[in-house]
Amino acid sequence: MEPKVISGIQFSSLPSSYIRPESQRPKLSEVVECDNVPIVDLGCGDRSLIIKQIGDACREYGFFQVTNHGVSKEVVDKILGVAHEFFRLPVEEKMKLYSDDPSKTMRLSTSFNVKKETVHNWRDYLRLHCYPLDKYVPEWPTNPSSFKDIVSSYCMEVRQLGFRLQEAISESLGLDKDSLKNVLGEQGQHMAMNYYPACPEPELTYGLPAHTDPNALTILLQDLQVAGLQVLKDGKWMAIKPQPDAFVINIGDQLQALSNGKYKSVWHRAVVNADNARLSVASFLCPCDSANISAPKGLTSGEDGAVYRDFTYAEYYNKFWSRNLDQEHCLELFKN
Ligand SMILES: O=C(O)CCC(=O)C(=O)O
Repeated sequence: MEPKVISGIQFSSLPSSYIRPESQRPKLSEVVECDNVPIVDLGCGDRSLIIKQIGDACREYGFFQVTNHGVSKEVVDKILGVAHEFFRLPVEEKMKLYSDDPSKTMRLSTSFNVKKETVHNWRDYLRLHCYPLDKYVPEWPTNPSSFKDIVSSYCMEVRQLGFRLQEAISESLGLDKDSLKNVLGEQGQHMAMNYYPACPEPELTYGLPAHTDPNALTILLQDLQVAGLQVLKDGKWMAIKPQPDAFVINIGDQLQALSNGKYKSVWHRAVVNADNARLSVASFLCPCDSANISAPKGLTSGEDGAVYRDFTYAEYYNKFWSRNLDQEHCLELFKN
């Protein structure tokens, strides 16, 4: 099969299909370093402080970092190791898993949605469905041989972290701890292992352009050595420096809808650089397809009423994947 991926291939200049028009480029010199990213210490022992910090961060930023999160360092180190190993495999080996069909539950792909987009992004990614594990693990890569064991352990630990965070987010909205989880139903879990090779002309392209996440909650593990994640705050792009032993937590579109717009599904993007490849592992908790996304009554009683119409997650997800990544916020299409 013709290689379509970019990891493991040498480029001396950026192919034209990756070059953004001038007005859409990342303007890296205008990005600000963010020194005060909210960091929540989940092990601090003061639950009301944790809930307050999470609520403030969701309202003001739409994202935060967590430390003492309960996911073991061993499993974090191992997943980063095995992900690097996977992307270092020979191109022909990786191409056996290649697909540009977003409906596949396991695939290696590149950019975002190659069949729909006009300009590509400087990223390869392995996309996996991860819940229930016994259904999906059999289709995961068998090379590296430790892949399935390591990634399964990681998925289980991250899922528990996600549930703890959803409980705290629920309480921070004044709801019962289980309120959001109950609406989201039996949640799906997906993973994107993102690999951004060093890029000959990083000013001209993205690893991933600005987007919000269509799911409920995203737990992002970043390579500690190489920065690249940026989030939009008050109209400015802020660079998020990777913190040791921390995850970045993003509020997704479904939590924005369920909070009746009180919490923000943050615009974020990944930029690339000329010197080093970068790796990130995003875990997405997704409502079950039939979940009825409808903000709880207690949150819609204000003057504005319900900001969004009710919809099922299946309806939302289909709409999201039928569009380009960097269009208007998909939730705008569901406003009352
Ligand atoms: O690589 C990153 O930092 C961002 C990844 C991301 O936004 C995604 O996978 O949706």
